[in-house]
Amino acid sequence: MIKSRIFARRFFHTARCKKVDFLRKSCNVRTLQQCSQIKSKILFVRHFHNSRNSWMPVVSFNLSDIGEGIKEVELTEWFVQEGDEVAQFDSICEVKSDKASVTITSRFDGVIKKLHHEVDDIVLVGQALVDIETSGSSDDDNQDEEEVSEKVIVDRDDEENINLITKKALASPAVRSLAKKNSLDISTIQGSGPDGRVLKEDILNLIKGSDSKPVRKPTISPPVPVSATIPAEDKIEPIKGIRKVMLVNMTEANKIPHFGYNDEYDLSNLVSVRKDLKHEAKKHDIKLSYLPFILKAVSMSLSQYPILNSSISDDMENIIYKSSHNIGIAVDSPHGLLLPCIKDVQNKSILEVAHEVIRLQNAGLDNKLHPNDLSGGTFSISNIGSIGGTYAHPVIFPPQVAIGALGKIQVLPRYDREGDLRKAHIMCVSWSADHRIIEGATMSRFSNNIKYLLEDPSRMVFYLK
Ligand code: CAO
Repeated sequence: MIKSRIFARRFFHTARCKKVDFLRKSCNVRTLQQCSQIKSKILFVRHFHNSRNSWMPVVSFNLSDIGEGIKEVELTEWFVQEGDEVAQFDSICEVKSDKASVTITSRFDGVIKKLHHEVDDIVLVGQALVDIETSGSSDDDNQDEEEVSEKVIVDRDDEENINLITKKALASPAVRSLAKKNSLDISTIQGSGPDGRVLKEDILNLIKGSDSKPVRKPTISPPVPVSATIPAEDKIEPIKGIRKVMLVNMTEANKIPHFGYNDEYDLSNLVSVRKDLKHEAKKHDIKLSYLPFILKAVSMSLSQYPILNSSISDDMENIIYKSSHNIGIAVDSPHGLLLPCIKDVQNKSILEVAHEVIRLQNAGLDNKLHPNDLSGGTFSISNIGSIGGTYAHPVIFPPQVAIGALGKIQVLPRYDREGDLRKAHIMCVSWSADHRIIEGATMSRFSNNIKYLLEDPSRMVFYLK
């Protein structure tokens, strides 16, 4: 049942634009620019290709009042970039508050001149989202400029309905134009982005006819109640495949006395560093998550506490210190839980680790992991937080001697050193170690070291070899 409410509002600024129109006709460039600065919402740039005094109005497109008492939103996704052509009703961006997800659509035909924010930024109602150079036509001179934003407000429970309402917008204009140029009907393409959004890679893959699939991202989504049919009688299903491997390994793991240790890390600085580096990673076609930073900090800390990167010999007489940090990552796949490992993390850059995470994640989802990817792990990390949850009790993967589980990064109130309350990005981490050879104090120091590095990533830079 559709519970969602749809609001569509327009805000007209007729009087101001008429004044600007008058100024346009009577002033020289400099004066006009000065005037337009005073009228801060509307700017004019010169159209150099036209010998007549023709102007392309640049409209500042602001975040309008969404209602519900919402004062600020988080920008979750851009559907356009600077230089993109947009048409009316094209999606510009998606924002979310604690109450609603909102797709902002354009009311103008034109070219995006400036994005005022980055993904994850907090935008206040009234702040500019984008500047659009609207298509200049002679008629425009007599038309009222509009500062308009159109919104679809949907309760979280009704996210499915966003698809219905904004189906046309499940690809950016740039992607649509790429599809068109290559004679592809975008409506027939199954997108790999969130909610089936068609991404540039999808088009390029189709053009290339390549088998390679873009990264599919598991998203933290609210549980959806499903109507399950209850079988009339008990059913017997053989345990096989990956589940059988899990059964054997976990039965073995159950022989290990687990020492559990939990802590919370304040990742506020890391959140902002990742945000800054996401664009840099994009240049290398990498979608940067938090995990590569965490894996690198783990590796740096394993160098300090090598016993956590060891195993016990079969005769239980020796500890074997491993020369490589081959860190396994738990991958949730439709085929079952997988634990491929990233080899030699100690020698890899964060970017290289990120590349490996994506490769292993994709191969795991496609059931195409190479046996080499699945063997030789010396330590493990399970990022359950990418699905949800705060704490876990991870089970050691023998013959390894330790494992960590990462909880979901949550924005929570915390006191800073000055005693002021502030917003912090907190991630809980749960460690398990083989208590036969690892003391609790070692685990604690190891965890403290990772915390020290991740809470101020400049320290990572300082100590990286
Ligand atoms: N808290 C909050 N957000 C997180 C997060 C966390 N701990 N970890 C990842 N995210 C975010 C990412 O940043 C990304 O968001 P953006 O699109 O805004 O960048 C989104 O969640 C999806 O990330 P991801 O899952 O694609 O990437 P990843 O590198 O963090 O993780 C992988 C890769 C393979 C570890 C993960 O997808 C996965 O399968 N996790 C489940 C592991 C599991 O099942 N553990 C249980 C084992 S015991 O049964």
